[in-house]
Amino acid sequence: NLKAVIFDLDGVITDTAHLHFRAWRTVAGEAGIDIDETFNAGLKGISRMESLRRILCHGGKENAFDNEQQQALAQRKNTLYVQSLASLTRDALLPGIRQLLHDIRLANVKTGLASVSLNAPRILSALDMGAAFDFCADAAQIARSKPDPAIFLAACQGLGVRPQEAIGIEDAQAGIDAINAAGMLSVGIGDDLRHADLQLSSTTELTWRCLSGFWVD
Ligand code: B16
Ligand code: MG
Repeated sequence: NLKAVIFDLDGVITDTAHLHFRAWRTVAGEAGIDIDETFNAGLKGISRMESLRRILCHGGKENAFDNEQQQALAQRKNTLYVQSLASLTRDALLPGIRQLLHDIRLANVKTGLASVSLNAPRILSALDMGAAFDFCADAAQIARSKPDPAIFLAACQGLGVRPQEAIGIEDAQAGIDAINAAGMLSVGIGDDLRHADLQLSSTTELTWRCLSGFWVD
């Protein structure tokens, strides 16, 4: 039986990728590195420090900054990013999500969140979704970033369900790989994703009817 649906945050519940991009572009620029939207797409679902490592590598500067300087760059990016979150309101919820969460609850299926963003609680409250999920995995407790399944397994554990009883929804390749590695059924949102058990082009198609029809006991 399907017992839980576990959501990624960024790219599934709301889309803050452009805000991450603007903040990273500024910080990368200050470090003499140029990044574009295409490069940024590869940072989806990747943790803050791992994103920084990839940006430094991209610019051929992986050895130019010591640990302390890297922490400062990441901190600077986060300050800019958090400032930009002031523009986030409940209107930033992606289409269909509010209805979907409502319908899942009516069906007595649990809902969970598996975001690697340390800003997830802040984002949820800006969206007025602070109480929308039965359990939110704490990114601060997770050592390994997606595609490691750790964050999805933590969400399953917090909800008291087995991975085989849960669906995971993701917009990033690293996230789909994490869901599959956890042994859950994967739903991909967007194009260019590989190995998703079900692939949808946007959250508009993501309905309870679609999810429950996809689940085979
Ligand atoms: P923070 P998700 C991820 O969120 C974003 O997709 C990724 O771009 C970001 O670097 C990561 O969170 C960490 O975010 O700097 O706020 O801790 O997709 O897992 O909801
Ligand atoms: Mg995401």
